[in-house]
Amino acid sequence: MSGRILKNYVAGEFVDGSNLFDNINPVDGTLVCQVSEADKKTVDKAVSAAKEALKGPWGKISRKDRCVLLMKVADEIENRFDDFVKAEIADTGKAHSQVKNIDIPRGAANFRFFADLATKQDEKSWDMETKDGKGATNYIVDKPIGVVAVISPWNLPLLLMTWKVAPALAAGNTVVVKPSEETPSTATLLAEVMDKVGVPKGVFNLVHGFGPGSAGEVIVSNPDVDAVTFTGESSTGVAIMKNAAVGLRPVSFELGGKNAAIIFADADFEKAVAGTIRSAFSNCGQVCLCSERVYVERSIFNDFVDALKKEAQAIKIGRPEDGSDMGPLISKVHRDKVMAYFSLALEEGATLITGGGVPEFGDSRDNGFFIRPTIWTGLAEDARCMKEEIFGPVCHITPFDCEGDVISYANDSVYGLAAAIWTTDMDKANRIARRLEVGICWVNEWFLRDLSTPFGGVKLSGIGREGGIHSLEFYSEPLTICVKH
Ligand code: NAD
Ligand code: 6OD
Repeated sequence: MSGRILKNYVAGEFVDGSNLFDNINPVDGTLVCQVSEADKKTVDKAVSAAKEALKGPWGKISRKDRCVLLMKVADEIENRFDDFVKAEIADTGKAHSQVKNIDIPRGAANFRFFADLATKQDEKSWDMETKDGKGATNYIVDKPIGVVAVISPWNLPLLLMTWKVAPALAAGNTVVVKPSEETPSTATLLAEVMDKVGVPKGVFNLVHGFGPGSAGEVIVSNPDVDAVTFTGESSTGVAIMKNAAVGLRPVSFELGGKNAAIIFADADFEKAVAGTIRSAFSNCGQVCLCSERVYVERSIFNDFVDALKKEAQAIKIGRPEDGSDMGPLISKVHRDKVMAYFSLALEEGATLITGGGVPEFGDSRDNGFFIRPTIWTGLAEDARCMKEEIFGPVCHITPFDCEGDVISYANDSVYGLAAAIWTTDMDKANRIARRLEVGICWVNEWFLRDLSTPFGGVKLSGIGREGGIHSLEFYSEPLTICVKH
């Protein structure tokens, strides 16, 4: 694929910025393509185009017709399914089965779901009494916020970007999207889809580039951006919020996590092991919802550690097209970060149960960014490796003796995104779930998603909730009209 240059999509045209940067395949370090970085002029033009488009046909189209168009976006993602799969795999090196079954289908489903939901919204009115006896009627008109900046990460590139673009457009906004610099390809394909199905010029704009001092910071600093929706690291959220504070722009943030899995002795052992393997190692541990802290009731602790070790060692690492279960980490920089935690864990007194290093293949994969699935035990609850998000294929297993202890371990975190409880005692599951300081808690499952439900985190894991009506509420400004009779 090298030789290709991915362009920005601004005001309905594919345009160059000023610099080029490399998009590297994490499987073997080869060049996937080059990417045109949007300079300030290009980003500002994208924001102006988005602002202008609100006054054009997009601002006048009926909600129903707007949603029909978004359904066509979903259809066209499906028509180009293989292109999307290939592009996502080239950028991330993810397992083929994951991209085919999760990433790309969810990209299409996000458009279908929010188009359907927006079409079905009811309009309500409230009659009220007045002193003159004639009364008044109040009704609400949901208006778009305006120009929405969508800034997304690399771990589930199309899924997480469309999770925000789809409801923003369904609510009538225009968007300026900046995908991660690590994963620009499916966003560029989405721009082609928008172009093909006839989304009006300026409604969907795409700018490529980095965060600080580049396209990301420039978008958020542009005063014509009316709201910012962001998924990424908590520290990036802080930087974005400072810029969004100028002009008091609303933010919706989905940020980092240090999630706990809690396994009771009465759990279905096989299911709890299989579920925890998924929750610790899916997508090479690069899912914000992954369980990096696993707490196991003491009576089954040794058996659980042995079983998880056996399953972790059976994970097939390799090229996406070889039917592997796990690909590489996203980049060398990220692998260096995860490896630094591997060293730190040993300094902090961890016992290495399995993994802990880089596999050797004896072929071009040795130029990629693979790492072994890793399990530790023996760390103190206040160790840095128990507190900081690592975002790699690694978990620590701690024994616990009672409900009270495990709840306080799980909650003792600056993060509060997700948790998983494994037990056959539903009273206990419900009791504990309600006491966990998280945005979502699975019982005997992990990452099972109903798109209607609120999704987000507490503490450093986020601000606000998206999902179903919660998304439409964030992307809309309700206007109350009170009519006196
Ligand atoms: P990141 O914060 O480094 O980057 C995310 C995006 O923000 C990228 O597009 C980047 O270019 C941009 N960016 C960086 N600095 C910026 C700035 N100052 N201004 C504007 N834009 C800026 O995150 P990442 O490394 O791409 O993703 C991994 C992180 O995302 C992890 O912490 C993970 O937990 C989190 N995440 C959270 C969720 C969730 O739903 N809570 C989902 C996925 C990922
Ligand atoms: O499923 C989703 O909608 C979602 N936002 C998932 C986030 C995964 C984090 O990496």
